[in-house]
Amino acid sequence: MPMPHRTQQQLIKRRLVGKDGAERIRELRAILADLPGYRNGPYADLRKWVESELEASRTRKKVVHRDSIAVRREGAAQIALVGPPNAGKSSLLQALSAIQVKTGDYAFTTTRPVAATTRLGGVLVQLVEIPGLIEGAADDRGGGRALLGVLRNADAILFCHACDRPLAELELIRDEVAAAGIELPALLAATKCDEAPPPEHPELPVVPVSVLDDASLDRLREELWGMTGLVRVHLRDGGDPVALRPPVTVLDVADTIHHELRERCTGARVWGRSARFPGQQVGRGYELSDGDSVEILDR
Ligand SMILES: Nc1nc2c(ncn2[C@@H]2O[C@H](COP(=O)(O)OP(=O)(O)OP(=O)(O)O)[C@@H](O)[C@H]2O)c(=O)[nH]1
Ligand SMILES: [Mg+2]
Repeated sequence: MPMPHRTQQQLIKRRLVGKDGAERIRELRAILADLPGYRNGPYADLRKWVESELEASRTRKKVVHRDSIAVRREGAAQIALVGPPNAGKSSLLQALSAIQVKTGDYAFTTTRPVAATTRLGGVLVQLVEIPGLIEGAADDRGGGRALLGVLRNADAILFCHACDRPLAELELIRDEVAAAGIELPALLAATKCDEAPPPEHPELPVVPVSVLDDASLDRLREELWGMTGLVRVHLRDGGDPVALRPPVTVLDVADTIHHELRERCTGARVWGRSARFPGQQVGRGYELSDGDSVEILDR
């Protein structure tokens, strides 16, 4: 004879006290397994209650997860800032965008990915600081797996490393990224270059940068744009330039302005690197270069 169901419900609630997330779900599953399997009556109600708690805990867990880690993509490309603690990632993010973030002269100031958009040559691009990647991250140390998951979705990586720190600190993190199987175009920002000379790197192009030096930030923007691999085409009648994956033809540009324009487009006039002379007239299939300006011709 099972014990009275009221007592049983109290016991169940006691078993759940202080249990959250995965732990609560595990406990609820164990409780379900212990319950007598009657189809009707108070025990069936009890079972239903436990099942609804289980469902609610699962949903809560998902929500918490989404809040803390996922980054909504914005702009034409997403570039992740990755580096040792205190390397100056947040400071760079702030210097390159309009965002206000906490920076500090200590490790792990940033605890979640922080995103900000910036304009690179007129095109909106998203920068994301990936915080706190440490040795062992690929084995989930420091919650590393979720952070590496965010990184995996990026289009390129800006490794950040302070000029006054040994390169070995950066290499530990690059090893984790490699261990996670993440291979993306990458650059090395040698940060705080007002404090020490920039290091050389055997594999990565190095861009010395200081948040105190605007010219260094402009050079970094140019390198970042190059790393996206996108082609930027300006429109002669104004507006934001369009950014597309190469190869980019006149038809592709017409299509991003309006699908109908694609149908009507007969060609374009082109100014810029790809043109033999300013205003050269070209056909619909003509391939454009980064920085070109076009005037679409239509019927
Ligand atoms: N001299 C100098 N100091 C800098 C520069 N950039 C950042 N710093 C300083 O370096 C420290 C760390 O900067 P943060 O931007 O918080 O570094 P972070 O990489 O985001 O650090 P965590 O989020 O803790 O991993 C702060 O004290 C900054 O003021 C720079 O270009 N020059
Ligand atoms: Mg930070």
